[in-house]
Amino acid sequence: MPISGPPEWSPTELDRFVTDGILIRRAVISGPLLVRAAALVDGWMSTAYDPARLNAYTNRSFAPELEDHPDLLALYDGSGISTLVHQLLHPAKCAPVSRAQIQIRLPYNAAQPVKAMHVDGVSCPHLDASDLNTFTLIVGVVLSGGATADAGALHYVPGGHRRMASYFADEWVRGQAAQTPPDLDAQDGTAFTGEPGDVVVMHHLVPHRVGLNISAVPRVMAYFRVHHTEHERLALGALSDPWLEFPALAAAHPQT
Ligand SMILES: O=C(O)CCC(=O)C(=O)O
Repeated sequence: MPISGPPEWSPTELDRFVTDGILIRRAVISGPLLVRAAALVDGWMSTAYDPARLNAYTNRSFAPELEDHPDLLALYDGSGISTLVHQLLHPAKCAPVSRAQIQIRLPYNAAQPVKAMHVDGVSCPHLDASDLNTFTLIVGVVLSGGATADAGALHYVPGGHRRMASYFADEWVRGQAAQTPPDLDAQDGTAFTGEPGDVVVMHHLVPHRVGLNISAVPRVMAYFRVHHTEHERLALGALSDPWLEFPALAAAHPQT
């Protein structure tokens, strides 16, 4: 039986994705799908969270033991989001998503490192500088908190994928430590504020950062990294050609 889910992206939204590199859909996930996933992460925080591992959780994922839990993967596969993602890559195919990343910004926790402006998987502080660990796009689902910009929101630079593509083409050297150029580092970015069940879809090249959470509640996000089925072959080229992995969007917007 087909999963009934959110309506497909409109032509206006597709144009916005090409321009901004980001799309937001409100209240996509609700009911048991959302409740089960949020309760799973809450339960992990109460029983398994180890404060000594805060840096590792922040760099990689909170609740790493749950990365392939069906209640987390259902946020992507059982909500219709995967269908929306396939529409963006069409007619290319996405590899199955087999792990969730949980990112929590703890309230008033000065020990939690902030994340400066970066794109994922390139010159990562926790990887060897020459390792590429990129993907095609990322989907974020708000599980709790995140209603205001200073509550540990993801901040992104709309349209920053175009600047990153020129940076990767002309300035970047594989193996260097810097992840983003100074003109992007200097930006605050736009806060993705949301309610539980809201979803953000972000092109891999959109630079983003995460700040402190000075609200009273943890901000909990589940992220899913989506790879074009041939991402390994395309990864290097996709750094300087943002639409290499999105054939229909590239054809509809030849000058981008
Ligand atoms: O905490 C977030 O919302 C995003 C974290 C992030 O930027 C990352 O894990 O690369």
